[in-house]
Amino acid sequence: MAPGCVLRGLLGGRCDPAGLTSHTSQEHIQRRQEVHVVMGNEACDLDSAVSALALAFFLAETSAPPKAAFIPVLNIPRSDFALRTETTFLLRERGIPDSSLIFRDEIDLAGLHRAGLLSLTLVDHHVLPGADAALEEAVVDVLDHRPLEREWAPSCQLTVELVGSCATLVMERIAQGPPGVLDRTTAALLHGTILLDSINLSPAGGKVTPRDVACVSLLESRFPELPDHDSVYGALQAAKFDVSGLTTEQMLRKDLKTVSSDGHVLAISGIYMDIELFLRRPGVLQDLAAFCCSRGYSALVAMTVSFNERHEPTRQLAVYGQHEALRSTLCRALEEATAPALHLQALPSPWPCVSAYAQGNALASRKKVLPILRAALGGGVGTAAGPEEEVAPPPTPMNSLVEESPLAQAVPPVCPQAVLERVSRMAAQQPPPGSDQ
Ligand SMILES: [Mn+2]
Repeated sequence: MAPGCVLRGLLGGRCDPAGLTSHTSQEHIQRRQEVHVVMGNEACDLDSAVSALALAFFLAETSAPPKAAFIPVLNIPRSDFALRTETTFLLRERGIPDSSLIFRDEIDLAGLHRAGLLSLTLVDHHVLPGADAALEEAVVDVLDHRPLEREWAPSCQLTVELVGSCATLVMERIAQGPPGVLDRTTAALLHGTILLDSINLSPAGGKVTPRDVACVSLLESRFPELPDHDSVYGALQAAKFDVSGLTTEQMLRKDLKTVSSDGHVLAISGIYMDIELFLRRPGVLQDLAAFCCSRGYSALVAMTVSFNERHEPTRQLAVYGQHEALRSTLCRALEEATAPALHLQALPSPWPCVSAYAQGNALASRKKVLPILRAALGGGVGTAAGPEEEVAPPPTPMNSLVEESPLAQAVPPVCPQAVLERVSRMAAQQPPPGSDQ
């Protein structure tokens, strides 16, 4: 199997079916052929996903033989992919099926490394979480757009530049390579990512640099059929907050924090839809109960925010809990809060175990509301209270510097052979057993 073909298949390009079956994955193992993984950060925002896909594609197309198998890895479990709505939107729009992607819970990087077969290129981050410390030895190349926080061995190639998007650095790398490698699909992915990260190249957004602008211009000159900036940016921005395709469980998980105290764990979920519509979703009560029960939450606070044309926020919140006493305690704390006052007005709730409110003080973000809830749970303000925890997966950040990978305890027993077999199946366009595509 020619590894380049895997990625051509992946990115919907010029795949040569005859080339796919000429080698087998077993030969990779027998020849102890290198597996070169290109991986983004564990928030797996659009920049991380596209940078990994595009750079792996470029490396597969341009490296001299004997070629490694170049594998872009999305650094989240497959089950979390649906939550990354801007990424699922852009990849699907460009015809890349989910089944062709490889997620972090589908490849045993530590096992490949122990077998001496792993090379690792990091994109859109350069500090591995503690659980991945052993993989540092395998890092051969870093492309990142945040300030360098640690040293790497001189043998490691470093491209660390403070541009708006890591995709800009990937595009620059591609532009320096042989001509004709970039295909339409990869170009569209890079174009959309740079536009989203640079706030549509708007200087007022404070993210864009001349190099981001230059890459977008270069892409548009080579692919004049690329859609215009405003429509690309608008569609991606909308997709980021479009939860319409998510289940209630996924909505609750998309932007989740917890506070704990006195044996209670309280979930606070950011919800990107009107609270009254949310509370009328089919099965919402069973879903809330199952979510809290399976994760050990005593109660759940759903907070919504939406913005009008003048970018002014409107906020609502709802308190769900099976235990009447706890729910009343939380509601009273929110209603009577003074630092800051939330100015809550009760909204009709279809369920007795849910209290819903419009939040008159729209400037009080979740960050302000969390301490009120923590104090209500634990009694004292800032004392005897558990830490506020970010629950995996983190909300789509511009830059992820999450301390610990959510996958720290959850690397499945996938051996290198299984990964390579999977890649060769992908290349041969055969869905793996149990695939949902
Ligand atoms: Mn980034």
